[in-house]
Amino acid sequence: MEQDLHVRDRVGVQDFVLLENHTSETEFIENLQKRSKEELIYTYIGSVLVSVNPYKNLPIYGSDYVEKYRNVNFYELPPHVFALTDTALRSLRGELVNQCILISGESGAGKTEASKKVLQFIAATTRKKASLETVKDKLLQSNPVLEAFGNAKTNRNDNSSRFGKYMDVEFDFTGDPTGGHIINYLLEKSRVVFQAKGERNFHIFYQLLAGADDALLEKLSLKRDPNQYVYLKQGESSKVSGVDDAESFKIVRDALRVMEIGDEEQEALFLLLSVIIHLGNIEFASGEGDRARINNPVLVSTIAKEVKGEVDVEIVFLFDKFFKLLQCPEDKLVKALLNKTIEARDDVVVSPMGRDEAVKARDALSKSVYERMFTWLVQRLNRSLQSAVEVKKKIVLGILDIYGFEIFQSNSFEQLCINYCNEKLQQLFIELTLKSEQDEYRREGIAWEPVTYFDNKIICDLIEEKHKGIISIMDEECLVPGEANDKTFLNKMDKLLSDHPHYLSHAKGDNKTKKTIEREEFRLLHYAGEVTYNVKGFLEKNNDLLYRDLKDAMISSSNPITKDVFTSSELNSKKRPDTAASQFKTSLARLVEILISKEPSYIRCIKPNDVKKPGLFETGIVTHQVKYLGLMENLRVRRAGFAYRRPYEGFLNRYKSLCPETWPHPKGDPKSAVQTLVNHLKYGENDYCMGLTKIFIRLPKTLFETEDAFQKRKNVLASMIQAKYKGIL
Ligand code: AD9
Ligand code: MG
Repeated sequence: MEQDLHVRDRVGVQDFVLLENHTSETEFIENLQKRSKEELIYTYIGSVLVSVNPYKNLPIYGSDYVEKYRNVNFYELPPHVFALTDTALRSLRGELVNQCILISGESGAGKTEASKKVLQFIAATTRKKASLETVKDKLLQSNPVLEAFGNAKTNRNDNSSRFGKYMDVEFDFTGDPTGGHIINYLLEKSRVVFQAKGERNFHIFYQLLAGADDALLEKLSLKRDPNQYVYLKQGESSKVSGVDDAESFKIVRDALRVMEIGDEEQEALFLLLSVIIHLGNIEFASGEGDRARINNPVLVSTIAKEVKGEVDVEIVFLFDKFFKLLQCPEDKLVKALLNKTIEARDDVVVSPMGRDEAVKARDALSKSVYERMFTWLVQRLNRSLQSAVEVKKKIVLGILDIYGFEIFQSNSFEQLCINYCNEKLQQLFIELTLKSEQDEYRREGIAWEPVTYFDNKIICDLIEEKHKGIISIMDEECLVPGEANDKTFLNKMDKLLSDHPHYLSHAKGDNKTKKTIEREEFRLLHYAGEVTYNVKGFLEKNNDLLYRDLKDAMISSSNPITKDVFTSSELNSKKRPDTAASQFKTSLARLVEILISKEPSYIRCIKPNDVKKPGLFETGIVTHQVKYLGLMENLRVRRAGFAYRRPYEGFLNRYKSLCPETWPHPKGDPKSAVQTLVNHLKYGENDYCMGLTKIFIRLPKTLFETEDAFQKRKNVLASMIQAKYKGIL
């Protein structure tokens, strides 16, 4: 592998700051392409790691690579996610500074895979000790569990994360991992009841049907074929090529066990999954006086039944197994599926729902059960990841793997949230890369010239600003009882935001026909591109309402998980809960606080094509991502002052053989020895700058020449040593 690494090392440049023409986007892309062709998927921009998805497994993550990269200086080996992780770990251990690794890029670019490599490296390079193995095992095994319940096949990615994840790996002061903590962000729960063509529901549903043994399926009253179930078949794509759902189910069950979720609790989880699957198959029809009635002949009989004297429920499930699954009184649930109770002042009114309303209420229940189950799962994982021993001072390394920027054919509330989240992270990236660069120059006492860059704060404000932003307008509309709908929300935005440079209204009319187009859409000019959102369902998703009758029914269920996640306190609470978008906004603000308090490292993932094909590098697609990820600006910032910097010790150790006064034993302190060395190398006055602890080199050419001289010198030294040995032999 030694030789392999050296040969591979020479394809293109491994750090973009070494490009001859650093302002040329063409050269930038060519370098990426050249390296991708040789399966060199990683390249640096200074300390930022750029990663191009190879869409195939490469032999670069084995234990040989772990060993190679462990405790080796960042620049001494070809770029790798292991090198970045190693640097973060060394800073964590050596200086006891909290770290975070921020992984960004659009959907399918390789963020989740990168986060797994980070974790793998941590597990592999920390001490091998029996007590630590359990911790490491749990850290690793939390992944398959969360992916099963939180990932799904989308048209962009066969294993797309449909929730955001921030995971802290906790260490004690000796650098041993002691536990972890996961925070989850907004699960795309609408997927539980609807999937676009070509997409699937969350993996776990298909894994359960494919992998459960006959006895379990029988117990859950489920058939093996997902196409029997409305919630699982809408995308018409229940198989994912190259994925064995049955095998994955085994892996998930094993992982659940590692996370201390035993067979009994697993069964409770599967029971809830089956309840959701069955709920999806309940059909409603319009009955007498437009009241909804349950329409499945197989599921129900038409025996009239009086329920608690309040409402006639004509239909009763024959499918009593369903209620057994839910462990909830059947009359209560049937009643709640068809009626809603509204508390108006001191009065309580029970009114029957129409067909469409009943469908929505049923779907709201399914989504809510799934979402709460997911949150429960994360809490359980956290309980299991909690340090067994009280650690006095915890140091953490956080890994952020969140859903990437999305532009679909049809974009809804969920895409707005996802893209908003990406805007926030982009903002953080801009602020921190610029800030840390500035800080470093200041710290080292070096003058700095600022670089202009696109600040996407304007887009973040457009979405989140108090009283004026999209979220505020949407929340206000949600508060207007009865009057407001998606259309009024759209009109209001068109009215209030149409002057904003990043809001494009469809109501402006068609330039050619001069007609106002009636479309339920608006467009946002995101940092990553223009996205058209359809407002249909926005208010409902933001309101995220679950009728109290359904909550009440769930509270009476004796399933151990529903007992945990539906509590009567929420029925008694008079306070209106925050809307979904507002909750998300708050959680993102908290996330930014968490991240900003740590020393960041960045992985910027790029997707080379839209068809998931290895070896295909589509320049147009890559150029677009390079643009919006701000990589050229990143490079400019990095190069504006000094392209290269290195601590005096490191520089000296590598190049001391180039000067007789520093070889083999440099005299004096490292700074003055480096001064002697660069004088000898005839660096021009403007070529470099001596900081407090580092040498800063303005142009890569200077470093190139030094490096070339070093390579020659190394060869000379090697042949001298060889000749000497030959002479001896
Ligand atoms: V999303 O925003 O969650 O939809 P990600 O997370 O950016 O997206 P993911 O890591 O899931 O993308 O990568 C998508 C697919 O690309 C993976 O399932 C792999 O098949 C493939 N991939 C990504 N990175 C690598 C890699 N380093 N080596 C091999 C990779 N395959
Ligand atoms: Mg992902």
